[in-house]
Amino acid sequence: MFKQGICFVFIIFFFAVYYSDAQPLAITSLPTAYDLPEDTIAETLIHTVVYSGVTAGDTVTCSMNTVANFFMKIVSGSTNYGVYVNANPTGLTYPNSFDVTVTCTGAPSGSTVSQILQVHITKNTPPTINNVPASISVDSTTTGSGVTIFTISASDTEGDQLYFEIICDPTGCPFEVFASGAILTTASLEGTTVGGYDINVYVNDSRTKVGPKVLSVTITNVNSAPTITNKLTTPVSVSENVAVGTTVRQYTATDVNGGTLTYSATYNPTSGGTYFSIVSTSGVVRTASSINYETLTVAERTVLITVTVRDTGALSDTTTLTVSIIDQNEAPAFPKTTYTLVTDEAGAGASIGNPNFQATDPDASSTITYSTTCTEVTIDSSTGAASFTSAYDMDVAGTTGSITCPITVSDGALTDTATLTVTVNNINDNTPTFGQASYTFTTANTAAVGTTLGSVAATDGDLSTSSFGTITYELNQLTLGGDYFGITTTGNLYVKSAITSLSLGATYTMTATARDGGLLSDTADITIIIPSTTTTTAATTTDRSKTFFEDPRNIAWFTAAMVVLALTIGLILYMCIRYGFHFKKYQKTYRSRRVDQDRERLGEFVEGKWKPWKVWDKPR
Ligand SMILES: *[C@@H]1O[C@H](CO)[C@@H](O)[C@H](O)[C@H]1NC(C)=O
Ligand SMILES: [Ca+2]
Ligand SMILES: [Ca+2]
Ligand SMILES: [Ca+2]
Repeated sequence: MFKQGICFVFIIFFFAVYYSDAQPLAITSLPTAYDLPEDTIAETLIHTVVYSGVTAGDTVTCSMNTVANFFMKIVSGSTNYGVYVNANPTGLTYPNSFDVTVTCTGAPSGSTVSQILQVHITKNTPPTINNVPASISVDSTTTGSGVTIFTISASDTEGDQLYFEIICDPTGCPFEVFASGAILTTASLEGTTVGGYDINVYVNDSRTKVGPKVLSVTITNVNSAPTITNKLTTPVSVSENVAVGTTVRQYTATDVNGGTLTYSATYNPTSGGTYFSIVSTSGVVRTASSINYETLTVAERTVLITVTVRDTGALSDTTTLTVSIIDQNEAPAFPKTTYTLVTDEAGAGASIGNPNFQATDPDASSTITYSTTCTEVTIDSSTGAASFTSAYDMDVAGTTGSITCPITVSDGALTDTATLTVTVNNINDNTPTFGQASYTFTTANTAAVGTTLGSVAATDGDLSTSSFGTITYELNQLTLGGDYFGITTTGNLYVKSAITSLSLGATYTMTATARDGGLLSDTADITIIIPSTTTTTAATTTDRSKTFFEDPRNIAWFTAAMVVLALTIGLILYMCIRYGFHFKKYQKTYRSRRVDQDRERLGEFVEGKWKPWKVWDKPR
């Protein structure tokens, strides 16, 4: 029973102690020491406060004493307090140490506890760059993008995480550094024009930054742009009509890298590309087609040619050439080589016609004129109309019916030639003409047939070789009552048949007509005198009665004969009247009518142009 009582008391005591003040508030994470490396720059949690013995219903709050560069706050994401180092602290240098007193209080019970955190500043060893040489070379022609050109090696005594940084001089280099320390290209070096960079290499362990160590990167085989060596600022002139392929200018270029250079060109206005081109391999700018100044607009007459020379790395140089297209005087031209005109023979100045040369000249400013070296033909210099320089008479022996004239058209400097052929027609421009208006012949009526009385020949200005100059004769002898006389083709009047029936002492009149092949004609009166005497045995011929009357002796003789004849007739008439002769029985009537001369010249035969002699009327 006693033992049971002791046991009971112990249990009661135990519970009494437990429930009254058995577990006091205690910081279980302290005291302790912390090694803080010097050169720490970031806000850093160096201790998390952990405590025990919290009275049920109490809330615990902690604080720390004031120590420069340290502070306390609830650790993010928990209910515990933490001790931190300020960002960018000052004075935390080796071999200093700091005591941070942490005090925690439970409320509302009021129990408080304090503990110390000792912070010892430890020394930091900077990282070391192990392997950056003074320079390296990189071949631009073989180094593409993403190629590692160098790998930085660095180490740190504390084994801290190391961070690399590079800064290029000049800036804008095609390199970047990776966390591994590898430096890679960010672009292909092919075509680069920069010969190299200085790369400043830095490394840090989050606390100490080491550097720079300079890595010189020499880029070899750098491409450089070609250079045109003969650029020209003054315009060049090109005449129209120059041969296609004529060199306008040859460009030359150099490239320190050597290699193939290629030329190209653009044109302003773009139509210039029709007339010019550049030989891609040689740099020769030349004409590409025939240039006609007259068909170009004013703007097209000046062409700006931008020439570019390019190397295989696509680097280039350019220059602009100004080309002025120059007008040339061009020759006028006949559209045909031969022209023909047909006309009649005519007098000086007579029009031959207009051959319509229609020569043209490409130049708007040119005035063209026509001329010929032909003496027979005159050409109007502006119209080209042709006329006879002087009378062109086909009836002049040796005159040809075709005139060939070289014709020249000129713009004052340049010429073209053609041929004008004028065919001249022979026309019937001459009328046969008797030597005189009338002829008189005297012949005995005993003259033999075939006897020539004389010439009544007519002449015609037309060529005798042409029908227009060939004369035929007609003789109108109806009043004679017979076909007694004829005219030979050469114009001789002759006795065609016996004329013994013609009365002695009578006078007969005939009309002769001379007619050419073109039906032009002339007429002449022919008088035949039959003398009353019979002693005349031979024909008395007078070639030309004019000559007969010009002879005074003939006039005297003729006048005397006429007087004798008149007296004889008067005596006969007296005797007849005196002795009652029935004269009326033998009355003779002369009636004649001459037709119009012109109609006769045209050769028309007019019915009854001559009324025949009324021989004798019947006696009343
Ligand atoms: C260390 O280098 C890294 C990467 O360049 C940089 O972000 C960081 O700020 C540097 N730290 C120090 C302390 O220099
Ligand atoms: Ca021209
Ligand atoms: Ca011209
Ligand atoms: Ca004639």
